[in-house]
This record gives sequence, C-alpha cells and structure tokens, in this order.
Amino acid sequence: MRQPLIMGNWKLNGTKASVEALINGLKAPAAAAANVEVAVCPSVIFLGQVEQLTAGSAIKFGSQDADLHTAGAFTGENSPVMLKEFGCKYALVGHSERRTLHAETDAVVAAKYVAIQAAGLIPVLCIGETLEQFEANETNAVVEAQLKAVIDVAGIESFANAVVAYEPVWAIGTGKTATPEIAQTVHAHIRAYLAGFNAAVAAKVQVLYGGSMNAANAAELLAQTDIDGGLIGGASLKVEDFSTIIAAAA
Ligand code: 3PY
Repeated sequence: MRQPLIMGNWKLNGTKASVEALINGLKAPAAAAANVEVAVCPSVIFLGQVEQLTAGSAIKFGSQDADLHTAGAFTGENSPVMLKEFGCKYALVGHSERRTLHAETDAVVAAKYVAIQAAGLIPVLCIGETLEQFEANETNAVVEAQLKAVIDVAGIESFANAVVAYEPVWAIGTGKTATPEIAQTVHAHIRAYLAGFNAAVAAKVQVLYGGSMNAANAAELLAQTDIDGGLIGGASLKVEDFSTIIAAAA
C-alpha cells in the first residue's frame, strides 16, 4: 500500500505572518489525517521558520529546488546539504517553472536529483508535457524521456527513495486540470514504464498529481488507482482548501 502524500508548493509566496498562520492552521488537519503524509515546500527563506513551527507536529517540509553542488562559488544557490541541515525531508526537482523559466534541461534535473539523494533528501521529480505536446499526443513520449534521463544517471533503484509528480504544464497556474481519467491514464503509464525497469520499485513509488488540484477536484483525482497524492500550488496557500484536500486523501 502506498501512503498518500499531500504536498503544498508555495512557490514565491508568503510573509512571516502568513507562514505562521498557515502552519499553525494545518497542524490539526494534518494530525487528524493519520494515514496521510502532509508536507509543504516554502521558499527557502522561510525554511528556518517552518522548521521551528512544525517541530513536534505531523507536518513535513521540503524545498522547491536545490543546487546540484554541495558548496562553492555558486552565488544565489542552495545546497541540498544545507537544506537537509534545516530539516527538509523533500526537495522538488524539475518543476516545469524551473525547466521553463530557468532553462533546466533533463541533464541538469538528473544531476540535481542525484545531489538531492546524496544529501539524504527525497527528490520529488516533476514531469509533464506542454499543451502543444498534449495536443500532439506526445504525453507518453515526454514523460518517458524525462524519467529515462534520471534512470540513466541514477538508476531505477533510486526510485525506491523518490517521489514522482506528474504535472501537465497546461494545467499549471491555468485553472485547467486534467480530468481524473486523463490523469489516471498517464499515471498508469508512468508506473508501467518504470515497471519495465523494475516492477517492485514501480509498485511502491508514490506518483502525485499536480496542476491546479484544488478543494473541489481533489477527491475525484485522489480516488484514482495510480494517483497517490497531490502536489498543490495555489490551493496550498489557504488553510481551508488545503485541509479539504488533506481530508480527501485520508
Ligand atoms: C500547481 O498546481 O500550480 C503546481 O505547479 C504545483 O506544483
């Protein structure tokens, strides 16, 4: 049985006050959903605050990215080793906003994935196709290539200690969501593709759905066999909406 994982991606949002209110507001819903793991990914500037606020609670946290280097002359970057020291359990890697806005290639994403695991963090590998690729029926080929780039470098066994997040780019920040049927079809394909390399690893890996999951559509998406949780953008910034999604996964 794969444990449901509900993870908030706060992106570039928050203030000290809103972070405090959000974490405090999520403590009870996270504790109530004992079979669900709840995690948030704040901007790194809030990690110290989140580490303190979540102490003793059921809420885990991670970063939205990590550098592929451990230390050195890399101005502006955050080392996975530093993120680990600040209590992160997870690090997102390859989010479409990083791939698009920061020109991260499959090779860079794979190198970051390796660095994240080497630091003792769990990478949440984000994959997904653009609208153009979706309309050209290229979804399977795109997610396969994104997975293969990581498998080639890190090996299929590395997925025993990783999470995959399928986020169709056309559903991110657009308010459009893949229908539960579309999402389930792609999730099943991702699992089948991984099973071609190692069936046991594929059966265990959590595959989250991301891309405008919200309080209204979460239950239907989370009911799908191969959807093991969600990576949630905007709705993770509101206690009520995120709590509804957590409850839907329980
Ligand atoms: C979204 O839902 O907008 C996301 O990008 C989650 O990562």
